[in-house]
Amino acid sequence: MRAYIGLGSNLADPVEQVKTAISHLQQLPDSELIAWSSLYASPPMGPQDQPDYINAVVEVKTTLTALQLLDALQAIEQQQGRIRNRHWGERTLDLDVLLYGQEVIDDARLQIPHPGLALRAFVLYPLAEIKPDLTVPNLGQIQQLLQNCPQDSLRKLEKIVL
Ligand code: ROI
Repeated sequence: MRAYIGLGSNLADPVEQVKTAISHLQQLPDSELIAWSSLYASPPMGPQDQPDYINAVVEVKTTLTALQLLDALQAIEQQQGRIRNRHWGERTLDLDVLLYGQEVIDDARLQIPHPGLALRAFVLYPLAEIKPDLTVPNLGQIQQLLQNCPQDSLRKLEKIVL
């Protein structure tokens, strides 16, 4: 299955957090890292009294189930010392399963496609960078989603070298 994972950080050297997380994602069991986007910087969605975020999206080919993948991502978050206090507040590392093939999943622990996908430039633009012809289940063509989601203050930074 092809899965797309969103990464975000705004604490404890966010660029390093995201780079480290991508190298951890290279080590996922039963999986292969296929593609990764550039890093992007954006102001926080949510409370404004927190630092800007660094975001990226990666594509993995995996035989893990969606819930096994979620467990593996949560283990990486914990390994990188995830702290999260308030709702929509700052965090050292957030890893989200955005898409899992063309599956629609509505589980207590996991909703796929990720519910915020279509409204979040910091997810859509890096996703479109690595998969410009993507069709998102329930939502349609990614190019159409981009047209309805202004890039605003999203800034494209460097592409990581692994
Ligand atoms: N805002 C930005 N810009 N990037 C994120 O990754 C992000 N993640 C979140 C909330 C708090 C919604 N805001 C964000 O979880």
